[in-house]
Amino acid sequence: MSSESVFERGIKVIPGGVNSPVRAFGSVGMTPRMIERANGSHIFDIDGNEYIDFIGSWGPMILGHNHPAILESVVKACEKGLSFGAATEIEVEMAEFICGHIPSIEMIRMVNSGTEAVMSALRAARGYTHKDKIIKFAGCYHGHCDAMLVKAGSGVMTSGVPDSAGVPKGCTQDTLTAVYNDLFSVEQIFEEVGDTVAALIVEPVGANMGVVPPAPGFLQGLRDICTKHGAVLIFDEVITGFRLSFEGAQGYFGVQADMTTYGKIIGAGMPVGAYGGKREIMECVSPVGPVYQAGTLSGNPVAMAAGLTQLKMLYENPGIYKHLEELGSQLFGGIEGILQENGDTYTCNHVGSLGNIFFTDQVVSDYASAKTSDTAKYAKYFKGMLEGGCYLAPAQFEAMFLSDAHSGEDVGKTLEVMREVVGRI
Ligand code: KE4
Repeated sequence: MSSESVFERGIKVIPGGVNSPVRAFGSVGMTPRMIERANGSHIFDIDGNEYIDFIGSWGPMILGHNHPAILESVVKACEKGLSFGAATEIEVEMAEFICGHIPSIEMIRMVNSGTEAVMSALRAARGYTHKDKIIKFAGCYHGHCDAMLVKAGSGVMTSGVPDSAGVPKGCTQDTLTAVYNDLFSVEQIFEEVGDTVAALIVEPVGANMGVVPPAPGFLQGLRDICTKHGAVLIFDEVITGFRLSFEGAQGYFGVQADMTTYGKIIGAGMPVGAYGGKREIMECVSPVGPVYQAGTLSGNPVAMAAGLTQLKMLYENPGIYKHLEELGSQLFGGIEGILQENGDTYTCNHVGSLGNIFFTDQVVSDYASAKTSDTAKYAKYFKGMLEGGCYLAPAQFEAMFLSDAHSGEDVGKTLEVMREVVGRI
């Protein structure tokens, strides 16, 4: 069996041969590697290749793959039963843990993905405010619920246009798009639509247009604007939550949201999402309030065991965040050094353990500047890195993820491969 032969089978029975589009390697024009197993900071494909993994399942594996304590917690939970569809103590423990350690979160509801978390948070914000409009930012991705699949608006558009087939205009007409790092574009929208905005949702660090850090004052500016206009500020921390710091982006940047969405790390690789925030907002959610939301496997005991074990380890070992910062400085600082050595003017953006190269000489601070990147060159870079034993995001507009399992040796090897690849593409 080879990745090619298995992929050939896959495309006959799964759209694109994958269960999530980015995995198809379409942006880099290659056949995806079929991964067989993973351990620590490394993954192994069915063709016998080993890679240093910079995806980590797109963020969840912050402690590395196959962490023994997480594996043990999952096995123990499985032995008691996989799912009951009934209340369990571990769900209460998970909620108590997050509410007890994230200042802005007074109540939280578990769901099964980041998409579900965002979809539910938006509904709760609309139910709480009795308003319909939502503001998002071009280049930010919040999962695939209809209201979030909106074409990036140019200038102030009073109604969003769907960015996917199958999404009726009615589902996006109340979604408006602003420009990331541009507070004026947000103020313009409020000027246009007044106080009809239920919520503004933002990735506190853009990580779905490549990595785009918030400009100084941007997040606080959003906080102030939302407070002024009575709009719910939602931080989509599906990627940044429990990664940038234990308190996520809110702790890292010192700006509190009204609601937060989570995914990835809180499930430790199991399907978990969550949305939470102010009690007065969350008490609008069924069965307490009129905002309906439900889920057969929400708070699943096995997923809770995995996620809670990971969160507790992150909380009890704050040195992990110091290690992630150090790895980030070593890797992304090393990349910047290579680019300078080569006389390349490409851009490398990073925040903590998140970062990536853009093949453009522009400063990348929003979606428009991110899109100036040469994606054909990125494809060559990706291929060279993969052949060199480094598994990066198979698309320019994604991120590299470091974990506590990565070593200085992993980073050193990666920089060696990068120096050779960037020097010849
Ligand atoms: P999921 O539904 O994929 O669990 O989460 C959606 C989501 C929500 N918010 C943010 C900020 C996200 O980054 C995501 C999903 N992230 C992508 C990576 N860019 C998941 C990878 C994929 O789609 O396969």
